[in-house]
Amino acid sequence: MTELFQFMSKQKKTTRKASAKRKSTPKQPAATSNIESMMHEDRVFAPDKEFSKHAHIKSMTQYKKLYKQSIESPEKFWSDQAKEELVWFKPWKKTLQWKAPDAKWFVGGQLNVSHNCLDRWLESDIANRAAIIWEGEPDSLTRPGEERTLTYRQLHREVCRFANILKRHGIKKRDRIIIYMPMTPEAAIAMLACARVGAIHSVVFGGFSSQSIADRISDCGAKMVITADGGYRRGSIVPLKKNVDDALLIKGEDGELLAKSVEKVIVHRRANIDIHIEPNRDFWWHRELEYVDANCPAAKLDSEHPLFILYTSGSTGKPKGILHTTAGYLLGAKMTSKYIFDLKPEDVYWCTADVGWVTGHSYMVYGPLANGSTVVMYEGAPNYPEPDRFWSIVEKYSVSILYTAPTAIRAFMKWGEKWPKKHDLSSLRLLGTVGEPINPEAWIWYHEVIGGKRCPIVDTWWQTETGGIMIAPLPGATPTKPGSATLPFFGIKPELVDDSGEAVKKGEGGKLVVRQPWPSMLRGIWGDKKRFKEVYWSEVPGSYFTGDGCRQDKDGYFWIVGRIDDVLNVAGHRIGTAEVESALVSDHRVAESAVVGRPDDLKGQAIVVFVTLKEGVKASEKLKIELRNHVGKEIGPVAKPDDIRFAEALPKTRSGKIMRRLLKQIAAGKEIQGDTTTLEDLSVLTRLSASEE
Ligand code: 7RM
Repeated sequence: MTELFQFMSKQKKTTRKASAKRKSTPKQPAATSNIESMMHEDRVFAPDKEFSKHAHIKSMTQYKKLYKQSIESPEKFWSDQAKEELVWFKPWKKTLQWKAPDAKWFVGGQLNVSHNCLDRWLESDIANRAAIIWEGEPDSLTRPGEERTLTYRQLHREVCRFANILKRHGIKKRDRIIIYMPMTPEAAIAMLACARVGAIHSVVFGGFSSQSIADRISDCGAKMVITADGGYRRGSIVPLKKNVDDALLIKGEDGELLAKSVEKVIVHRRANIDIHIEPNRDFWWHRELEYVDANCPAAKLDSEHPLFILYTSGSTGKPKGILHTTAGYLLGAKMTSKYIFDLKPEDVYWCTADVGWVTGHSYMVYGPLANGSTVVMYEGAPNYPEPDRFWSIVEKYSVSILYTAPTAIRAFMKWGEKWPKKHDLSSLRLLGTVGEPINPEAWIWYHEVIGGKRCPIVDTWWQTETGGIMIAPLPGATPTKPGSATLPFFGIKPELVDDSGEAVKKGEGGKLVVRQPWPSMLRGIWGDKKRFKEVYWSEVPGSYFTGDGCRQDKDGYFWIVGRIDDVLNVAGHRIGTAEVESALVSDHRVAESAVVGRPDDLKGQAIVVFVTLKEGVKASEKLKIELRNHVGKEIGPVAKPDDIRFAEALPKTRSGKIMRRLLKQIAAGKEIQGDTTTLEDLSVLTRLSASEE
C-alpha cells in the first residue's frame, strides 16, 4: 500500500484526470500451474477530498485500522456491529459457533428482518420518507410509465396486510413460498411479508420458464406461489400466471406432479389480462385484502431462522438452492450498503437489478431499507422505448447513487453518448458495478460519461453464496483502479491459493478463497449437505472456495480474472477469460466479447472468441486479423485468438453474465446440452449456431 501512496502523491494532479494511459507490457510468461496475468492497468483514482470529508469512512488509515480489528478479533467486531446496527427482540448468547462448514452467528438472539427494515423507522422522521419510488415501464414514447411512491409508513402497512393474507392461507414459520413477480413494489412487499411471518421465500426471475418454476417448487417443497397476472417487458406482456398454471401441471420422471406441494396461489393484478382462476387454489391479492387488517406484529425469530433460498445455476446439473438466514445476512447487507455505497438518508439510491437476482435481494430490498434509505425501482428494460430510459429516470428522481452491471454499461457504450447526454445527470454522486469483471474501457466511460468525472466507482465483488459484498472500495477512502474490485470489506479475509491450497506469491494468480467465516455467508444448499461440502469446502479444506480465479497486485488489490472453470489453458499457459475479453473490448470497434476454449490437439486449448461490434462497424476478415494482432499486442502472442466469430448478441443470463458453457459447446461444434432455463433470450443461441462457419 505504501508504494501506492507514493505513486499517488507524485501523480496527484494527473491521476484524477485519468491522464495516465493504459500500459501494456507484453511478455512471454513461463509455464506454471497458476493463472498468469499479463495485463497491466496503471491508472489510479484517489478519492475526492470533498467526498471523503462527508463519507462514513474518510481515509485509508481509518479503513485499515477497522479492517485490522475486524480480522484480528472478528467476534468482537461483529458483535459490536450487530448491537449497533440491528434491533433485537432478545440479545444473543454466543457470537459465533463455527465448525467448518457450519456457522451459527449470534446464537440465541431473536429479531425480525421486516421489523429491522420497517417498524424501527416508524417513530423516527424517516417514517414519512419515501422507502420505494417505483417507475413502471412506459407504454410508448408518448405515454410515460406509471409511478408510485410508498413511504416507510405505507410500506409497513402494506407488508402487514399482506403478511396477514399469508397467515389467513395457513402459512407457518419455515413454509417455503415461491415469488414469481414482475418488478413492482408488490415483489418487495411479498418478500418482506414472508420475512415478517418467518416463511422462507424463493424468488424466481420473471423471465424464467414453467419448467424452472416447477423444478424449484419441487426442490424446496413450496406450499404457495405468489405471482401476478402478467408483467411488462419491452412493450409486451409476460404471462406470469399462465406460466405458473403450466408449471403446476408438469410431471417429473416418476410421473408425479413436480409442484404437488403447492396449495395456494396469490395473484397480484398488474397487467389486467384475462387469466384462469382455479377455485380454492388461486386468489386475487386485492380481493384478499378485504379480509385482513394492518395489524401484524413481526414474528420473533431466531438469528439462524432461514430467510430465503435463492437458486443459482451450477456449472452442471440442477440449480443449487442457496440458503441464507436472518441476523447474519441482514447485518452483512446493511453494513455493506452503508459503507460501500456511503448511503445516507438523503440519498436517492437506485440498484437496477431484478429482484430475482441476489443483488435485488441484498441491495434493492434488505440492505437499503435496513438503512432507512430511499430506493428507486424500475419495472422495464434499459432501452425501451428508447435507450435513454435509465438517464431519464436518474434525472426525474435526482438519483444520487446508481448500481448496475458492466454488461449494461457496455450496452450503453454501444448505443452511444447521445442518450445520456440528453439528460441532466448532475444529481449522481456515486456509481457502482456488479456481476462480472468490468473492463477498464467501460470503467472509464462510466466514470466520464455517466459520472461526469466526479463520482467514485465502487466495483463490488461478491456472490449469491456470500450474501453481501466481499471485495470493494470504500468510496471515501480507497483509491480505485479501473478493473479491480480493490480490497476486502471489514471482517472478510480473501486469499489466493494454488492447486495444492498453498498461498501464492503476490502478483501471481490463483484460486480465490475466503479464510474466515463471515455473518452473511450461505448456510448451505437446500436439502443437499453433501453437495454444499463438495462444492465449497473440499477444494481447499477449511476455507470457502469461491470458484473464481483472481490475482493480487503489489498493493494487495484483487483483480478477478473469471471463473476457474473458464480459465483457458493454452500451451501450458493459464489465462483468465476476463483479460482476453478486456483486451478485445479495448479496441474501439468492439462492443462486447466472450472468450472460450476449444479442445486442441496441439495446444490443449485453442482460443475462440465471440465478438459483437459497435453500431455502424462492419465485420470483415481484415478486422479479424486486426483484432488478433491487437490482443497479441495487449497481452502477448500466446493469447492471440485462433478463431474470431462475429455475433449479433451473446447468450446471457438475466443478470448479464455470459453463459460460456453454451459458447464452449458452440465453439466445439457440439449440440447445446444442459440447462438453458436461465438464458435471457433463447433466440441468441439459434442465431449463433446458424452463424457458424
Ligand atoms: C453478485 C453476483 C457471482 C459471480 C462471482 C464472479 C462474478 C460478481 C463481480 C464478479 C468480477 C465483480 N452474484 N462477479 N461480481 N466478477 N468483478 N465485481 O453477481 O452469484 O450471480 O454471481 O459473478 O464470478 O463468482 S452471482
